[in-house]
This record gives sequence, C-alpha cells and structure tokens, in this order.
Amino acid sequence: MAQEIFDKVNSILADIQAASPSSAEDIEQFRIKYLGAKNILKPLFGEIRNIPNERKKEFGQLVNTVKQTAEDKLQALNNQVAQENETAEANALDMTAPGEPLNMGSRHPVSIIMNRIIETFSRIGFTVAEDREIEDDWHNFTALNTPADHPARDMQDTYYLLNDTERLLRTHTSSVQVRTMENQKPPIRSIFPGRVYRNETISARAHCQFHQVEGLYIDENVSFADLKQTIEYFAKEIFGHKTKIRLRPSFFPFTEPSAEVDISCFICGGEGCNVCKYTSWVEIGGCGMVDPNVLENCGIDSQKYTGFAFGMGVERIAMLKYRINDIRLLFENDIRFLNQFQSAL
Ligand code: 2NL
Repeated sequence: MAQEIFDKVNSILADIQAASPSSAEDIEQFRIKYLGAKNILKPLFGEIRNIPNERKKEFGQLVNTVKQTAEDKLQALNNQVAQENETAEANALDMTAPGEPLNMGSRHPVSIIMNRIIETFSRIGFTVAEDREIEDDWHNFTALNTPADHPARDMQDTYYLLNDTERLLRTHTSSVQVRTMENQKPPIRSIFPGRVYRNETISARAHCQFHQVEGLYIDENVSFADLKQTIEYFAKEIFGHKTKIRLRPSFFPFTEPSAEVDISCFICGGEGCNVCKYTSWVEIGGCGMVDPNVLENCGIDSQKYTGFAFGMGVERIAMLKYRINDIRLLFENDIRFLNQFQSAL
C-alpha cells in the first residue's frame, strides 16, 4: 500500500522531468497541474496516514523534491519564453530596410549673401579679417575721426557696457579696419564681415543687430578711380552684368570725399517700381577715400599712402535680392521662412 503511493509520486516526478510545454498556454497548464491550488499532489497528502511512521520522513522529502522540481522547471520555462520574446523583437528590426532620410538644413539668406560677397572680393585679391564685437571707444569712434559730440556716440545710438562705459558693442566693422591698419603695413587689401549693433527701434527696416561687410584698400597711388572700378565689379557680380552704378556725394567722418553707392534698379531696369521707389536707382552702401587723419591715427604715413574704403549692410542686400520686405524675418528663424532658401546655396 505504502509502496503504491511512493510509486505514484515517483511517476509524477518522472512526468514533471519529462514534460516540455512550449506555448504560454501549455506552460500555464503545467503550473496549474503541479503547483496550482488544486495540484495533483494534494490528494496524496490525504494518504499520508497509510504510510508507516519510519517512511514518513522519506515521503515528505520526496514530495518536496517533486515540488522543487516543478518550480525549477516552471522558472526555466518562463525564462526561456522571455528570452524568445526578446529575440523575436530583435528580429522584427529589418536591418535591410532603407534608412530614414535626414532633414537637410539650408543656409541662412544672410550667410548666403555674406559668402557671395566674400567670394566676389576674394577673386580680386581681398583677404578676410575678423575681430571682437565688444570694442573700445578708440577703435570704434576716436580713430575714425568721429568727434566726441557726434550723434553716433550718443547713448541713444550705441550700446555701452553697464559697468564699463569705455566699452561698447561695435557699430560697424570699421573697428576691425583700424586694428588691421595698426598692426599691418600697407599694402592692405581686405574685407571685414561681421555682426554690428545699433540702438535702433526695431521696425520692418531697422534692427538693433545686423551684418556688415566693409572693405579697405591702402597702398601707394590708390585713387578714386580704383574705388569706382572695384564697386562696379562688385555690383555686376552680385546683381548681374547689366547693372550700372552711381556714386552720389555724401559725408562720412572717416572718408573724404565720400559717396553713397547706388545701383541701377535690377527689378525694373529703370522703368520705375516699388523697390527703387520710381527713381531707377537703389542704394546699397557707402564709400570714400580714407581720411588722412584716420590713416595717421592708425600709424600710416598719409603723405605716402592713400586708400579707399566702403561699407554695406548684408541684410539690405539680402532683402533686395530675395525681395524680403521685413528685416525681422531675417532674425526670427521661422522654419517656414528659412526653408525657402533650400536651393539658394
Ligand atoms: C555704409 C557706409 C562706409 C567706410 C564705411 C571706412 C573704414 C575705415 C576708414 C574709412 Cl577704417 N572708411 N569705412 C567708409 C565709407 C562708408 O560704410 O553705408 N555702411 C553700411
């Protein structure tokens, strides 16, 4: 009688060891059968009284072995299923699928124009110089013949540093030209691109920061004719070869004589339109012969050397070329605006 019970338990143990449920459902059936609340070992406990005392301990150990075996098997089966799921997930990644296309960026219109200006002057031997945006009074104003009572120096027009009124945000890249003249001997033939600041009320036409390219050519016998030829070359390269230029007498503290640079209207070609305000001419910058005082301030012998200088606002050129009617569009970085320059590289 007792032996029969032992045999039964042993056969259950053999069944557990032999079992190989594979689906989640079969594993659950295995759990219910051997470890569930109504597992098949339970009824055997009732028969424990039929086992002689000297074999009760042996029976207890056997039943524990059966339970432990079932638990270990279940654990192993669950681990295996988890592993298989992970592998299936990894296999779901199709390594041969084509990649997601990268979003291509585009250059900012100001950068496009800036690069074109630099390229254009590079071709006729101008090098590029850059320097700091926080300047001192000397390099931004004094060396440039700009007297202390000049309106440009007013707190209203220039940004000064709070605790240091000697320092300011440069209002033009002429400050870089001063530094170049102080540090280099003529001939000097360079352009000076960079960001500049003016204390303006922001509107469709003005901003408190913008970009400039200025230029400088100093050597013996540099003449106004050289200036005019250089400007004409530049205007034709940027606005097309039919472009004409007009130099209109003007005033800058750092040049004498000075002139505003106009180009023939590249929109209407002289018919009259909104862009040229029915004048046939569009202003693109200013220029002049470097004032001898400025040369002397920078340690250059004004008896021996002459030079010309010019300057233009890059935003203005970009707005003209791309027909942009509000300068703020160039600083807002609205992706819908910037995306329109994808192909303008
Ligand atoms: C404009 C006009 C100009 C200059 C910039 C310059 C620099 C030195 C000496 C002499 Cl160091 N001149 N720069 C000269 C004439 C005009 O810019 O309308 N800019 C936006």
